[in-house]
Amino acid sequence: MAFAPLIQRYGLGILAILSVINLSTAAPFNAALNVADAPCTEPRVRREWRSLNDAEKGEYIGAIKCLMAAAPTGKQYFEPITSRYEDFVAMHVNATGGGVLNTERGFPMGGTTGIHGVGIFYPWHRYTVWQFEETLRNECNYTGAQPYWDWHLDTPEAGGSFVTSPLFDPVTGFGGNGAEDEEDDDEGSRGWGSAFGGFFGGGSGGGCIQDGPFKDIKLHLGPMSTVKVGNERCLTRDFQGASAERSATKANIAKTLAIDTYASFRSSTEGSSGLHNAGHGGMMDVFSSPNDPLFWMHHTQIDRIWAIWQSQSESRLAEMAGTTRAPVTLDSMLWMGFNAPDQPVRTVMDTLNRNGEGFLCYKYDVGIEEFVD
Ligand SMILES: *[C@@H]1O[C@H](CO)[C@@H](O)[C@H](O)[C@H]1NC(C)=O
Ligand SMILES: *[C@@H]1O[C@H](CO)[C@@H](O)[C@H](O)[C@H]1NC(C)=O
Ligand SMILES: [Cu+2]
Repeated sequence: MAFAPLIQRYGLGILAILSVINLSTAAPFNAALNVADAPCTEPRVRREWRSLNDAEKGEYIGAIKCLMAAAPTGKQYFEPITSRYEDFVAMHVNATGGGVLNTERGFPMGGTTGIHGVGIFYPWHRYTVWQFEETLRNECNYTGAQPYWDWHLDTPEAGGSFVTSPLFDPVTGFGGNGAEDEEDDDEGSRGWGSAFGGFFGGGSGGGCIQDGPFKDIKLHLGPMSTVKVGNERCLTRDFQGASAERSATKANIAKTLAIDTYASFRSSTEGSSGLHNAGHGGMMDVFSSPNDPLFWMHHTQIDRIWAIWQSQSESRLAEMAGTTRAPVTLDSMLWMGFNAPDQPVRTVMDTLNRNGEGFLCYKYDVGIEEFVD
């Protein structure tokens, strides 16, 4: 999108924000206003986690820890937030609940007003991952692109397995499963901080994670939609490897990529055996899932699947369907609340911003050839 239409759309406020950016690189909004008149010429290349060397992996994890140690910007809206990292968790909780907060009960499940199970699922998460990537770079000196987790590589047919994924390496990765928790099997929806699995219970873990760089972090938002002071707890995981391996087969991914409309592509990938759940190793805490840094690795792969689906026909760069508060069109707004400027869906349709209407500038290292012969 060119500069002039942005001003028309947002009024002069955007000029005020832009002038603040010139003065201060610390402004949290600077990233999203990376609005290019010129199309993207040097896209960042997002690579699969295992193709990063150990120094690059360390740099990424270090940048996340930097965000976890940095001061929050959203505390005046959501009191439990304790870090810049948790700004993103709170934004996701708020958006999942459609912005309707009840401080005692938390948010209602957003239904048609939230960001899951609705047409806006893909563009909202694409914009959010971009914001996160930009924030790592702008506020934590991260120099790489956001990596992704290709869970297909962790299936037996690809020579791997979910539980032995290098993503879970305690030294070069994100650490592994939560401690085994027997209660978890009959208690059902514990949701107590578990971002990966555990929503329905019955996974192989369920307790606090035991190793890796995030072993000692404390969560403050959630569980589920609760947003109140006093919910401090550990990060738990509850792997459900078999169900992840079943969803992430080449045949299943190829079948998904062959769907011919955005509407069915979206509902299929978000459905109960769809790819969105594959990486979560079962279900997860749908509201506060970004509490686990694996969220970003998984959602970048989900974004990649959308980008690959789009790559099959140019018209898909403008294909949107479904609902949120109303039918979703290219002009529907992506609500980011305190954490980033709202943007219309059309600005995030093309990761390479080829028609100049957006601001994204990245691509994935491996495309459809991985799944379709
Ligand atoms: C980023 O790099 C700049 C310049 O070297 C430095 O002043 C700043 O402290 C670094 N920021 C973080 C969060 O490490
Ligand atoms: C919460 O979400 C709503 C709707 O998405 C948004 O309008 C509002 O600004 C958000 N609140 C904050 C504090 O970010
Ligand atoms: Cu989400």
